[in-house]
Parts: sequence; structure tokens; C-alpha cells
Amino acid sequence: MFDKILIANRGEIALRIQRACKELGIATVAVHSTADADAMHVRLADESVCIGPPPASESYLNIPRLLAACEITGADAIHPGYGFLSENARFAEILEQHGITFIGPTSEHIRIMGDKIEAKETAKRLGIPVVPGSDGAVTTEADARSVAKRMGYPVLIKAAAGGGGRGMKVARSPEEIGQALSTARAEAKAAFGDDSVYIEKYLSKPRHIEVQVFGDGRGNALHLGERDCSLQRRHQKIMEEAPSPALNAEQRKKIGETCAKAMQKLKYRGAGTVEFLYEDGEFFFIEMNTRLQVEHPVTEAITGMDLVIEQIRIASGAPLSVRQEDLVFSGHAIECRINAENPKNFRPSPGKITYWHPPGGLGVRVDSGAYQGYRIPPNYDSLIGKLIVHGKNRNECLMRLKRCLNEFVIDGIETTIPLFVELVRHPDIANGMYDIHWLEKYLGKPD
Ligand code: MV4
Repeated sequence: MFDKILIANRGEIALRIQRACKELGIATVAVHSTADADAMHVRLADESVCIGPPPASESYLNIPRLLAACEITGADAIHPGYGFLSENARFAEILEQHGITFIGPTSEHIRIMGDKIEAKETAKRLGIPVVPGSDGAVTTEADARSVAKRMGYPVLIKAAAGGGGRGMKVARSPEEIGQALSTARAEAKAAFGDDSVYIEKYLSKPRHIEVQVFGDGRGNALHLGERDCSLQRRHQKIMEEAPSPALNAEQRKKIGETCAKAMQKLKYRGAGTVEFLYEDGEFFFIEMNTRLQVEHPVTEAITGMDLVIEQIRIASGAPLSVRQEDLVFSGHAIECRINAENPKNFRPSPGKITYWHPPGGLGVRVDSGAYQGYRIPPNYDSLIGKLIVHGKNRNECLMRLKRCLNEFVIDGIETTIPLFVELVRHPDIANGMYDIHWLEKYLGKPD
């Protein structure tokens, strides 16, 4: 096992990783920018290193400075958290070469899944159902037209280097395909420096359901069930739940086992998320994330497993801590992302938290690096905490969530809490009847 882990992240996830390290008796190194000198992840770490000024490119994304911090402190592994360098294949490779353990998959698996065309080809080869579309990249308008004709309109043109919704264009008829193709290619080139695109049948009202997987890198792998992440705005998830209200036990078992089997064949190592669109009872792979995700606590709530401890153990060479058949899924969990934003227009609301009173009680978890008197810097994303509620069933979970939202007091800044208060009393949310477009439609025409 490792003696010391450097956590290459900030905020709630840096704290989350520290807690796992402490339970395992591993010393922690926090890194921080000058904007985060008084952050909780710095205060609670065994050691900390200031790695640069506020811009992420000069601190949390700066590989030479992170290596120097490792060298100075003698850390033997790095946990990247989510965002920042967590899915940077080059970073994982550099650590491999320096004899520092990257707590995550191999650089090769990160690279494959980073290229959305290769990811899809790999998924297909491994027996995962994918969205019907082009075989690989599409370059000419004639190619695009024939693929679209074969599948039927509308179609979606996506950037190979994209993901997370950037660089997508819908074409609803043959007349639109030329324009859509050239715009998609130009945007992909500008955003990623790579104009490769591919085409898929456009699914008009899917849910976004993702399967949590773990592998030991030696051909053993399992699934930890799914999360429904359909409630989103501009590709930012707002609220996530497990299990998905759209699936029955049989569908859940089938898609989970398909993913677990695929990860066994791939010899995948560590935590991963296989993302699907789900429409009319069918699953369609879109992407795979090769990192721990923001919403991992809902899976922890229904499985009782600590996913960060599992990641660390696997990275140190240990086998998976459970067998699939011994895993017990229990109850229902919902996560609300507490952002420092105006709850109507979502404008960031950084500043000083003058009062902080988180909810508590049975089945309640708050993951946050915030505290009373903390000043939220304007330099990073606006996630300041996550409220995760667990109950015996979805109804109990929702009742508890309502109570917690009423109990949560944050003064001095605006937060998304009032939005959740509205959402949990909407009949569509109460009934689990929502797709990926529900929230944006609701925000366009609130009751
Ligand atoms: C799609 C789709 C409809 N049809 N692919 C957006 C982010 C990227 N990861 C994939 N995305 C989509 N791909 C086909 N063939 C609709 C979306 C999409 C979406 C997906 C998941 C969650 C939220 C979304 C919001 C808008 C569009």
C-alpha cells in the first residue's frame, strides 16, 4: 500500500479523497493555487504545497509543478479526482515513466476512451450496444449523406475529440447535412485542434443512464449498478439518482452484466463509467469516462462501498474487494449539486459564505469544502457541495430530500438550493418522468 498520496485537485473532491486516505492510514499531500490558500482541503491535509497562481493552467493543470510537489514531499501516488488532469493520457503516461502511481486506468485506456470514435468501436467490439451511425470518421459530404440516408433523419454530427456535448450539430434533412458537416468540423477544429467527426442517428427524447464499473486490470471486473443523470442544463448535471426510475430489475441486471463483461475483456483497471442514452427500452453507448465521477456518492449510498478506497486499493495492486454475486443494492439515493449560482439564471455567485448550516440525520450526506466564513474564489467551477440523501425506497428518499433542502442554510451567496426545492415538488420529478430535455424545457417555462 502507498505511504503518501498527493491529491491533484481542490474543493469537495480533494476532501473526499483525503478522507479515504486517512481511513487507510495513508498520509496526504494537498496542492493548491494562491486562490485556495484558505481552502478546507489545504487545512485538513497532512502537508500542502502551493503550486502556482489562480489560473488552472498555472496550477492544477500544470504537470511539471505537480511532479515537483511529488518530488518535494515524497508522495508515491497521485489521485487526480475529476476534471483537471483526471482524463489526461499524457499525464498518466508521464507518471508511469516517473514511477509514481496514477490512481486510475492505464494511459492507453484513457487515450482510447478520449477518442470518441475509438471508444465507440471498442465498445462495439466488446459487445456493448452502440448508437447506429457511421463506421468511424466521416469526411466528405457524400459520405455523410449516404450514412444519413441509411439511418434516416434526423442525424447528429459529433466531434471525435469532443464529449460532454461540445461540437455537436443536428441535421434534420438532406438539405441540412452539408452545412451541419462543415460547421461541426470547423467548431471541432477550433475547440480541439482536430476536425474528425462521426455521425449518429439522433435520439430525440432519451434518458442519460450510466453504469459504474470497476476492474482490477487483470481481467476481473464488476458493475455497481446505474445512475440516472438525465436532469441537466447545458451539459451540466444538476441532480442524479440511483437506481434509475426508468429501469426494472431485469433491464438493470442485463446492462450491468454487459458492461462488466466488456471491462473483463478489456482488462480495465480502476473506476469507470459507461454512458448510455436510453430510449424506448433500449440502451445505446455514447461514451466512457475513465475517472471517478462527481455523482459517485449515489452509488456509494446504494452499495455501501467506498469507491475512492476501492480505487486506491486497486491502484496498489489489490484485487476487487467484492464479488458481483455478493454485492447487495439497497434503497434509493439522490444527489443535488449545490452550486454558487443564481438559481434562475445560473450566473456564478462567488463571495463570502456568512452563514453555513448543512442538514443532517439518518441517510444524509453533505460533501463540501465550504464552511462559514469561507470565501468562494471566482476562478473555478461553481460546485460548492453535494447533498446526497438515501432512503429505503424512492419515496422515502424524496421525503428526506425535501426535509434536507429546507434545513440547509447558506447565506452570503446565491445557491441552486431554491431550484431543488421547486424540482422535488414537481409531479414529473416525483414520478421519475423526465428525459435529458426536461430541465431546460422546465426552465424555459416554469409553472
Ligand atoms: C446524443 C444525443 C442524441 N442522439 N447522441 C450530449 C453530450 C454527449 N456526451 C452526447 N450527447 C448527446 N448525444 C445521439 N445519437 C443527445 C445528446 C445530448 C445529451 C446527452 C446526455 C445528457 C444530456 C444531453 C443533452 C443534450 C444532448
